[in-house]
Amino acid sequence: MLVAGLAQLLLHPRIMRLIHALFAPVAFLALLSASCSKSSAATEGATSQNAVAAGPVTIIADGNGFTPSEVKVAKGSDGKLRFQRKSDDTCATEVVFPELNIKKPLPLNQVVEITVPTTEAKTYAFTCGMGMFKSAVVVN
Ligand SMILES: [Cu+2]
Repeated sequence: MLVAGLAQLLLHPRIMRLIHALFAPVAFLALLSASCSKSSAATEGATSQNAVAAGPVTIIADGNGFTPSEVKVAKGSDGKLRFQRKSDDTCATEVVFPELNIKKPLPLNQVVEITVPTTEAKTYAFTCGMGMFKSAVVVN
């Protein structure tokens, strides 16, 4: 009972935000180092099976963060991404693309469209407002 109560407390969005606030500096540093060594280890492995999307890509924000957490878009495509937050039980109530200076709120159950540049092969990181839920758009 005590354990269940503790787990519930930890899953509470406010607690999650607090945890994220504590970890944000660490995540930020990780983000910096990730963007310095782009297209290395981060893009290898299981994610390599993702197909290049033909149309707008939909990214779901919920308690698990962003799904899919790595999105591939074709170079020269319109670069449109559709974000949709499907849960209040998440701190991903906004999406941030640090390199593109994009920060947009994600109202519950609303589609928020974001366009990334596709003129060059590049990886753009995106996160929740606290810099957690590290995700990326890979243009190639
Ligand atoms: Cu967060």
